[in-house]
Amino acid sequence: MRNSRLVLGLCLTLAVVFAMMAWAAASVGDLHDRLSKVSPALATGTVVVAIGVAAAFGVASVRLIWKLGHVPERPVKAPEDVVKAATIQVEKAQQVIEKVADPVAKERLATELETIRSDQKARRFHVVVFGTGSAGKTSLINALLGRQVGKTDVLLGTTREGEHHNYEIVTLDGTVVLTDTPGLSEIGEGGSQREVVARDLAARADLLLFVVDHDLIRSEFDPLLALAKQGKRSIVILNKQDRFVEADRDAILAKLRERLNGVVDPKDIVAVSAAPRPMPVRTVLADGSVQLEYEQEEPELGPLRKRIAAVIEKHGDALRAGNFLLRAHMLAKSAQETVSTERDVNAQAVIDRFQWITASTVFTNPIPALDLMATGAVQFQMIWEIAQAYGVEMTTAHAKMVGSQMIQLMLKLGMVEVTTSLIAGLFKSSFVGYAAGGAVQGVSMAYLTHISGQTFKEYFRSGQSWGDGGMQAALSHQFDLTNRAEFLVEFTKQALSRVATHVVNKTTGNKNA
Ligand SMILES: Nc1nc2c(ncn2[C@@H]2O[C@H](COP(=O)(O)OP(=O)(O)O)[C@@H](O)[C@H]2O)c(=O)[nH]1
Ligand SMILES: [Mg+2]
Repeated sequence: MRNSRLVLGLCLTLAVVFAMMAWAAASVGDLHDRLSKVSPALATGTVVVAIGVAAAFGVASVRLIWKLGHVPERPVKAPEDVVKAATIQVEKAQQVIEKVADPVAKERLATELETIRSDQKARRFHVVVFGTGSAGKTSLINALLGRQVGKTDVLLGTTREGEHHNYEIVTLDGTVVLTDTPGLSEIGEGGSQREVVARDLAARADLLLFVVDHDLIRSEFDPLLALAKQGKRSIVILNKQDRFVEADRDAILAKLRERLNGVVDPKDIVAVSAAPRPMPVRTVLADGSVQLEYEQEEPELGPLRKRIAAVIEKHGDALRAGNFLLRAHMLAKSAQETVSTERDVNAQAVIDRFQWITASTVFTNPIPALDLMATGAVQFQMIWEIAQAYGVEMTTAHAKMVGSQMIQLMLKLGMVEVTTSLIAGLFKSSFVGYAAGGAVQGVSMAYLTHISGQTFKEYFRSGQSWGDGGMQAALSHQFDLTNRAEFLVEFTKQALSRVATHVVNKTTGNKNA
């Protein structure tokens, strides 16, 4: 937009300038003709002066145009709607975090929330140094800060989990935090865990310094691409350039630029030597012998420092706003997942409890064959508690209504008969000797309670929706999932062990059953 206006302006200016030049040339020619009749010398002098004026005017114009074309770029403003959206996500995350029951998970999420808020408030800009192990990440930080702050080593994995360091550089407009990370894809024990830490830290970054020491390998390219897709900006740094002759270094840089075309701005791919190898220096001593000494070379950061400053100056606000939104969104998502998992676990515990209650009730007080309604009260209570686990308030009447619907459906679909005959068969083949009194009925009713519970659990976790096929399809799905010998044998084993303990505890009067 700004560029097209500039071009249009320049074209118009040039057209006017050309017209004026043509007019001036014609006028000077005319004047020369007239003057030469009076004095040829005067005529020549006038032309020389005119050419001088025109040249001066030309130089001034070129300088003006040059200046216009090089207006310093204004920083990209942080889009306000992005910051607003992020603030909404933060609020949302906070509400969800309040619902987390596990104190450890809650604390972890609340801490991240606080960090996001305080980073935004304090205008902290996170620069995270990322890349393969031994590429020279720690060396680069040492070089950027001009002091040894982190330990470096030829061995992989020198920077371990929890050993990442933050270095704060206070600028006029906030703070730049430089974070060292353990490497990507390091070989050896603990490598992958460190990689997780590194990736977590990268996710927090407003700007990444992605360090490589050769051409990109897949384990570097993939995360770089994934991070770029998230909207992370990276400066890719080819470190250890002292190991290459200039032509090879340039070839690697060119290849990096080609590979990262469209992912990383070519200006953001630079070569450095964070910690060049010491150079051997030969000195001939007085006695003629040669002494070899190693001279420490200074780090060569090339255009890196300028590039970091330029990116932060121009895009800092926008990058921070985008990342504020990304982090808030990821936190809200993670909190939501934590809450969902907790709810699933609680609901599952409810189902387990009620299916075994059913098993032992029927086992000890055998009911008339196939009377599913006899266990109705247990079912209704279970449905009500599953609803509670998902934070849904349900009236007892409503629980009874949907519970009765479920029982009717089971009867209609012939699930009671199918289950009972399958289980009876299992008792004959695999549980000979256990088929006493209500065992077959007890296990069958427990199983039907189980699939009823699973069906309701899916219903509540999908935000009280049965899905396209309604309650019937949802129930059939749960039935099909588990109505197989392998599942039923396992289920029966568990039922028998529970019921047996229950019966034993009941007869011995153990209150802790
Ligand atoms: N030749 C050369 N070696 C370097 C350079 N930068 C780092 N190294 C070496 O590479 C090794 C790994 O460096 P380090 O900073 O620990 O890597 P990190 O695992 O990525 O943090 C060390 O032996 C460094 O001395 C460099 O610019 N040139
Ligand atoms: Mg390191």
